[in-house]
Amino acid sequence: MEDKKLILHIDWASQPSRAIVCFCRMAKIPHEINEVRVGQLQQRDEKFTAINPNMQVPAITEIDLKTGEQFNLFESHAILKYLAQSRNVADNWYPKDPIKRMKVDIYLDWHHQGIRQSLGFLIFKMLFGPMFFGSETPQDVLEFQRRNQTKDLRLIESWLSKAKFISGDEISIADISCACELIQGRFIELDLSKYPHIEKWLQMMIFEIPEMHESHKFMLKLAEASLQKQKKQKQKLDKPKL
Ligand SMILES: N[C@@H](CCC(=O)N[C@@H](CS)C(=O)NCC(=O)O)C(=O)O
Repeated sequence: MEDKKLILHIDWASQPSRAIVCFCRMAKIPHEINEVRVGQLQQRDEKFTAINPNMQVPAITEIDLKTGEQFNLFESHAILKYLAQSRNVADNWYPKDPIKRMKVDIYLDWHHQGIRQSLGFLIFKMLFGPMFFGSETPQDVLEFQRRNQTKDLRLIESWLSKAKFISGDEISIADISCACELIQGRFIELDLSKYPHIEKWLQMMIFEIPEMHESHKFMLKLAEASLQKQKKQKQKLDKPKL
């Protein structure tokens, strides 16, 4: 693959973006990073929509250095699978054995309508919606997603209570995708104390794997700053008016 150049188009605050950076770092896949700032709406620039017409990060560009030919790919799980299959990476990431692979695929397919939908929705509606668009979400809609989130966390907890990782005894791209999503819960102080297997696994995934930790430093700082800001705003609102 030395004859190919790989560019990752990402935003460090984006869960699926971090997943592909983490995978490239852990599987030692050479790459360059091109930051596309979602907060500045750079995903809508013509330059980027030529790469991903769906106007979302992450996306990748692969350039053949001999012929100059290039292709673009979007959707984080399609990217993870493509990279795992086109590079000489260890089998655990996306196993060739059909049964082991099927277990990874179950997680990857479930993820978008599962934890990404429930937790991602709550974070967006509780935090980024009001912050960027001044929009409020009715309490019953939030409550509905909270119930979905509980159901989704219980499912992940049940997987992790049976094996060390999401899809079995070895780490795979499913663990990377799931951990990058769950750690985003820091923005809303997601309480995982009822899910001891998730808590332990997430701590290990994000803080004990150097490539994962390095790729999350920016997001963790951002989440901490955002929480402090929310607390100050709440204190201001709660302060009795004299
Ligand atoms: N299913 C997509 C989700 C990508 C996604 O939701 N990206 C967000 C950032 S986390 C984005 O670019 N949002 C900008 C927008 O929708 O305008 C994937 O897994 O790659």
